[in-house]
Amino acid sequence: MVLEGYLKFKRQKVTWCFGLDELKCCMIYGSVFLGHDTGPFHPENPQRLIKTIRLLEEKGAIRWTKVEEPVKASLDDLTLVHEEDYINHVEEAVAKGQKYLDPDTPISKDSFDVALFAAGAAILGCKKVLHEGFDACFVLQRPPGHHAGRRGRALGAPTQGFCIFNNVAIAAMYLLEKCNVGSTAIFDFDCHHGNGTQEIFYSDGRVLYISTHQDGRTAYPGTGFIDEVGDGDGEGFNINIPLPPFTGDDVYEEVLRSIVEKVLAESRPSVLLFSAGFDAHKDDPITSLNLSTKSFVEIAEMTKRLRQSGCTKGFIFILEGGYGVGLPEGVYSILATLMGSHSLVIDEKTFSTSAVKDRCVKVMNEVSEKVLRPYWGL
Ligand code: Q9C
Ligand code: ZN
Repeated sequence: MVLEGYLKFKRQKVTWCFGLDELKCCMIYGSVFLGHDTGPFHPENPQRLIKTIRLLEEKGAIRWTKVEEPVKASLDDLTLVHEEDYINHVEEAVAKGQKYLDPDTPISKDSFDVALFAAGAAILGCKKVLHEGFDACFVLQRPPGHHAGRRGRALGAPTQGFCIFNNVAIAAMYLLEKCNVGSTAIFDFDCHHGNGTQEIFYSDGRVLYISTHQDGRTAYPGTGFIDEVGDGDGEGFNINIPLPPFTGDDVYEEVLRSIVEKVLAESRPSVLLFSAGFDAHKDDPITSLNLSTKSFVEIAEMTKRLRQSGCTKGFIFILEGGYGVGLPEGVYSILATLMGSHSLVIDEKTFSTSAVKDRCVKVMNEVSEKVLRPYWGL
């Protein structure tokens, strides 16, 4: 497999010609991301990235993917999304040696800078895809971002859930405001609802936000229900798909095909961003969905179909959560699938019990009735 990938890369590099269903991918990663120190017992820790890089190296993926170092976001980049008061508040908290931004979100002496690198990495990922001929970029950064709203906590959540700046939102705004990209979409497959991202774009019709997540009645941050459809110009552009605990690959695949892919194909965003969280994996220590790496492969397959149908030019995966083996294995599954390798799946497909399936069917029907039919004619 490794050899095949390597040879494929060589062939592609020489002829500058790619298989229709193979995407030219790069990654953004730097050891600077290890400098955000969350202490010895926090699930969101530097080991997450170390383990991910190690697996990618073992599998040879690093050899056939160009990896680039991140750069810092500027104050201008951050204020595309965040209020200056909030940015200053974070900078001061770090400068004062404060240990926590909130009870979920520890900080250390370099956290402000590292968070700037994380936002900058997301922007750099966009540049790679827009200007350097890559079809897709995987941004392997931390801290995560999707729970951070304009001024910190979002939609009444008690904390920022490990997040400092909303990297994916900053990337989307950068594309819209600085790169003349007309429309973007964000598909958020982290197990938690991206309350920050929803809040930021709730009345913005230029950014379609689609999130699959564990139902807010059973998971942090307690938001992300179906009837939160957006308002004003953004009405119909916020699509929540809350799933019950123990949802498996069988149902998730159906959700991807019958909702996520359909809407994306209909909306034809020029660029598709992913809030790529891997905590919906069955072995994640802090959540209760039951996906295997098969679902992450499905997401990558969907991406390749969207690319082939020509509706979307570029794809940027921006890391969010993922606190167990789902993270390294999920990142690898996605990269390898995008780049055209087969027979790489590690897990057995998971199935939902009939009780869980029934509840999922209800959710899919309700999304159809309340969002797809009224706003998308689907
Ligand atoms: N202290 C992300 O996956 N859990 N954030 C709170 C009560 C917060 C997860 C539990 C989970 C945040 C990016
Ligand atoms: Zn999460």
